[in-house]
This record gives sequence, structure tokens and C-alpha cells, in this order.
Amino acid sequence: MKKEMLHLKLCVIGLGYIGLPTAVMFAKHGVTVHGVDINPNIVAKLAGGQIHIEEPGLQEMLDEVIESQHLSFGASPEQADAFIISVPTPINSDKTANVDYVIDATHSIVPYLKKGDLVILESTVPPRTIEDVVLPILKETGLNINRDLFVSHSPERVLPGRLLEELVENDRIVGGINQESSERTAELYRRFVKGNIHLTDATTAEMVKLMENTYRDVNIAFANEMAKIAEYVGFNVWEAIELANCHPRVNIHKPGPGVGGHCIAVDPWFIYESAPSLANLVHISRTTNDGMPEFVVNKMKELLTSSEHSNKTIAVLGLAFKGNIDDMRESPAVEVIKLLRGQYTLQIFDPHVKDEIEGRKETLAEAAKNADAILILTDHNEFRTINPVEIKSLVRGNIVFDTRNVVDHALWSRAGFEHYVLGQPLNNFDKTGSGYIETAR
Ligand code: SAJ
Repeated sequence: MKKEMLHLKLCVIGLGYIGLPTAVMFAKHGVTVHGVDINPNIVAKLAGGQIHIEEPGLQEMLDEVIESQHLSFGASPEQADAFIISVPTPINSDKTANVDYVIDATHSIVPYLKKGDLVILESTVPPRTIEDVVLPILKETGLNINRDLFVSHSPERVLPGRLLEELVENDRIVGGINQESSERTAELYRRFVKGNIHLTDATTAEMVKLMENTYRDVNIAFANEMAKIAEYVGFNVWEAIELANCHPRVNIHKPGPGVGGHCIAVDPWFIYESAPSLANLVHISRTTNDGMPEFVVNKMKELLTSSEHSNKTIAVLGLAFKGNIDDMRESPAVEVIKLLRGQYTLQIFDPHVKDEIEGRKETLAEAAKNADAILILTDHNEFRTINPVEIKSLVRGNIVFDTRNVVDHALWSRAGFEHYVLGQPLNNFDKTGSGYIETAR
């Protein structure tokens, strides 16, 4: 280990979902860390010893490092040996990346940089951001970028809810502007990373992160297209995917009402922006997934035409963008609700989300009361175990539309529901009660 790395001071710019756990983790491993955020409320809260995000184990770890005086917070950077930038890169309304926070954060450290320092960008960014955006700003220091200042991209790849575990266990990608930048960055993360650390160049590292999420988006778009074809041709897409995935080299993802979250629904656009005339598959996948809420709404309308009441009520189950979380960012459920609102009375229930949404009910029973149809939009575990007999006694209609294939088809059919699953032909309800999917496994 290089001498200067032994008693290291680190400055972390941006104390959100990634920056804060990263700062705390380094402090826990003996690094003196100064955390910076432009939001004074966040700085005040953290300085008072309280975390501002929900993450299992983080509060306890923060208590520990504040006690050991390894972590301080402030509104502006301080001199340090290494700087980590972990600020948001939102998307503009025209689907281009907004790298303003990265630009501002890089400018903010320029006055504090000295010979031998290391600058690491963790934010997810379009390809060439290090080369074309970050390096020109760092040149303002007057330091020789390749010899006196070391720079790399090491993208975050951790899952909220499992952050502290994944920060340690996951492999890390480190893309330096030169070999020494990569090696110094890897040496820093080795203080707590147990996974492999893979060294590459900065632009490759940027693309690795984007390709991981885009691979998932393209794969889900394929599943969604197969779901539509299944309804048209007449087969069960869930069963077909399960059987295709028995092949050792096939891993088709699941169809659904769309792709949400702040990563997979966003990152492919960063690739598209970098080469629009070449990124055809990326573009069509993104628009396929973005079109799913409308597809679901049209199917819901079609199903409700048979219902006799004029003022129809839908019990909407699920607001979060995926199962067992409370996050609604870019949630396809929110989009579906937006498209249905005004045409139907919506009684919405999500056991995890507590945000104010018009029509949200506190209990499943309240949501189901007098509903003409039940529409399932999120794969929460709580929905898998709903007792359809109890629900049947509350609703006035008998339609259930399951866009995530979460409930037990046979049980719901036996309880008297007309059960429709996204990706199964409409005229093919399972009325036998035997269930659709029978596999040999
Ligand atoms: N979804 C489907 N079908 C599937 C899988 C997911 O419709 O088969 C939907 C989900 O319901 C959800 C959306 O896709 O609406 C995204 O969910 P996700 O679990 O695929 O991804 P995120 O956004 O929670 O986290 C991803 C992860 N990336 C990968 O798995 C490659 C995570 O490791 C990254 O750290 C995170 O993005 C990020 O920060 O980039």
C-alpha cells in the first residue's frame, strides 16, 4: 500500500442513497471522511446524527462513526487525498441526461485539489462524461491531469434495501484515465470491498454500468412484446418463458405493466443520446416498455365492457415500481392510474407506499369494497397471499386483471373470479380451476 494511502482523508460530494452509505462505510473502515451536500437540511440532519434516507443498518453505522469522530459534514468541500462525487444525474424532459450536478460538484472541488489527489465519479453518466466533461473542469486546477491528478469512474451498482451488504460484497468496476488512476482507486475501495475489483478505462466503465441496466430493459421489452403476441396468437407467455428458461443459455425476464425506478427506465436513454442513429434496439425497447401502461389500460377497459354498472370502480393494487419496496419513482402503476383517472372511480391500495395519492385506501378491504374489477400492478408479497374468498364478499364485480402474474389462478377462479393475466389470451380464462401453468418441475 502506498504510504499516502495509509492515513487517508476522503471528501464525499453528494450524500444521497449512494454517497451517504459510501461515506459511512469508509469512515467505519478507518478513513477520515468529510461529507458534503448542497442541501442544508440534509447537512443539518446528518450533523445532528440522523440519517435522511431509509436504509437498514445505516443509522447504527452512522452512530458508530460519529462517535469515533471519523465522519464530519458540511456545505462545502475540504482538502483531502481523495474525492468521491456521487450526485444525481436526472433525465431532462427531452430524455437527455442532465449532468449539471456532476459539473457543479466537479467545479466545487477544484479549489481544494492538490498534487497527488484522486477524484472518483460514482454517479451514473453518459459515455465520455469523464473525458469530455469532468477532465476539462479539472484542468482548471493547473495540475497535470495524467501525472499529478488521478481520475476514475467507479459506478455504483447497489440495490437500495441491501446497500450496506452489496457495497461490500458486489464486484466493482474501476475505470481510470490511466493505469495509476485505476490502481489507486481500487486500492481505496479495497478497504471494505470483498468482491472482485475489475480495472478498465473510464469510458468502458461508464458503458458497463449503462449496459447492465439497458440489458435488463431490452430483455424486459422482449418479454413484454412476447406477452402481446401471446394474447394475439393464443398462448400463455408466462409458461412459455418458464419453459424457454429451462435452456441453459436463455434467461428471459418477466413481462409487466412497464419498467419503473430511477435506473432502468433512465439509463438506456444515456446510451441512446450518445449515438441515436445506432441505438435502434435500445430506443425501441425503451418505447416498448413505456407503452405498457397504455396497453394495460386498454385491456382493463376491454375487460370492463362486460360489467353492467355505468359508474365503474377499480380496486388498484400496487403503487410502487416493483415488489416489496415503497418507492414510486417512474412507477408504471402511477402511469396506469393517471390514464384511468377521470374515467373510473379508483380505490388504490399499497401496503408499502404511504405517500398521499388521491383515492388511496389504508386497507385492502376498503379498496376492494364494491369494486367492479381488481387490477394488480405491483408484485408485493402481500398480494400473493390475498384470500380471494374474502375479497369476493366485498367486490360487486368478478374481474381480476393480474399484470404481474402474482396470485394463485386456481384459487381465484374457484372463488368465482374471471381471472385475466397479462400475456394470456382473453378468451382463455382458466375456468377449470386447475390453473394454467403446469410444469414438470
Ligand atoms: N421488471 C420487470 N420484469 C423483470 C424485472 C424487472 O418488469 O423481469 C421491472 C420492475 O418491476 C421495475 C423495473 O423493471 O419496475 C426495474 O426493477 P429492477 O429490479 O430491474 O431494477 P432497479 O431499478 O431496482 O435496480 C437496478 C439494478 N440493476 C440491475 O439489476 C442490472 C441495480 O443493481 C442497480 O444498482 C440499479 O438499477 C441502479 O442504481 O442503477
